[in-house]
Amino acid sequence: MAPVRFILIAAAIACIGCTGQKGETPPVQEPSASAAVRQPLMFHWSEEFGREVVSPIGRTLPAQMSKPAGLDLPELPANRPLLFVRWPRVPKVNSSSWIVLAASRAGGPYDLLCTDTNFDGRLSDEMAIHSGAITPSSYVRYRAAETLAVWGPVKMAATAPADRSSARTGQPVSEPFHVMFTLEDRGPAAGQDRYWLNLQSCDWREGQVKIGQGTFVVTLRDFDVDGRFDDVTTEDSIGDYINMRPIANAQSVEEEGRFIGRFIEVEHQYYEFQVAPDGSWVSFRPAVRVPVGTIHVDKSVAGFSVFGPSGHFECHPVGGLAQVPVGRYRVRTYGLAATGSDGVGWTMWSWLPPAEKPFDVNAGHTVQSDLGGPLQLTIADRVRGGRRHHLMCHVLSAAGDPLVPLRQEQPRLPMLHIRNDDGSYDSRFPTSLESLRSSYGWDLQSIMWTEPTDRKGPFTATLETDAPFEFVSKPLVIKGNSGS
Ligand SMILES: [Ca+2]
Ligand SMILES: [Ca+2]
Repeated sequence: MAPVRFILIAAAIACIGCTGQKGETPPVQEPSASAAVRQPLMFHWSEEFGREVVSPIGRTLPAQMSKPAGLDLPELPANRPLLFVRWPRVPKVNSSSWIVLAASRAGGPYDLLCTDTNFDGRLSDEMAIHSGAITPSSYVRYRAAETLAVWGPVKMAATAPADRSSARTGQPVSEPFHVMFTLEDRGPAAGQDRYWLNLQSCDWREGQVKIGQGTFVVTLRDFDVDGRFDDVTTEDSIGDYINMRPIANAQSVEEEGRFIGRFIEVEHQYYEFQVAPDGSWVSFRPAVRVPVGTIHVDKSVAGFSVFGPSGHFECHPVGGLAQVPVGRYRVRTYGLAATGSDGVGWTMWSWLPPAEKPFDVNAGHTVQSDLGGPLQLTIADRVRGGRRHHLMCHVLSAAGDPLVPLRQEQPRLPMLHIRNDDGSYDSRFPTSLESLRSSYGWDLQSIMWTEPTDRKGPFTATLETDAPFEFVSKPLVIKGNSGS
């Protein structure tokens, strides 16, 4: 799946440099004479693992080995220590439940999964589900994961419909929902963070919807895997997604989609958006007099997106300024752009930037963002004391978000340059990309380096790039054990 993600990101990068046709503020239309029309969407689910109706990132939850107090388990084999994963906000009115993983044979992998499929609050009534596939991780090149065990789609259905009421509206969620569970083993070196369980919804709602003068194929995705399609968020892994494709273009490559919110911008117009908790209908009403505030970013920021309860907006700042409806937001993506002395453009892209915290945009006010530079070129050594070194190379924003500098004509990633003081050792190593754990972003692959035994330390490692951004370089000095 990783290459697909990269294509999405690359497409997004290609977009940054575009001169946006969008203005900062969509024009305001007169209110529609009619009330918001509820337009139906049909329920679908798929057994095809990984079908990407919209980006099914899902939720990735850590596993623990200590048994939660009071948890009543069915009989499970004790071939390995049981793993326990807390699943927050399952549909039963914002409660949590536990998922338990076990191994069916001594020395074997975790291949049994037990979850509260009927939402009665108990695991003791559940049958352990055997994994359909345990494969060497396709993420091996990108992550430290050793194996992936996959279960599902697992049908989750309350025995009593009232158990699955929406916490906010009290309306019942009528459909069962289906979840794919994937266990990731990041290996012994990850310590307590070794096992993670990813949950992905296999369900979606889809239909033809009239928005303004256009007709769109609208797809809703239960991104946070709780059986509802109406969640808004400023967090990475909570909230639901909508994808809208013009009917004439419905078979085209699907774009990433966006988080739902109170407002959705379609063709330069804000619409007030409503959705049934079970996703069975949506409505779009032209919004009037939407109060907006301004986000100020560094001039190197070519584009960024923010999401929150007010909506998910792509911003194309003009003079460093972009307007969005008032509300609480978090930055989803941003891109920096600059042109080199040879006239070729470069971009830097950050996806789910971890250093960016939620912030408020207030009516008529400007909020200052710290996206962008000056950027840091850093190297850290994970291994100390031996000759083999695990060198972690990072290009970071001033605030600490991982970035990848890409030359538009051809990707030209930074080089790791290692040399010693007397000049008898001088080598450069190309970096490559790896996807970031537990997010959708990319970072530079770490480099394994072994000290040459016949060269004298110390060695100085420097990350080098010809990307035309302002950088602060932080070299790493490796004292060196050669000859000792
Ligand atoms: Ca149960
Ligand atoms: Ca949801």
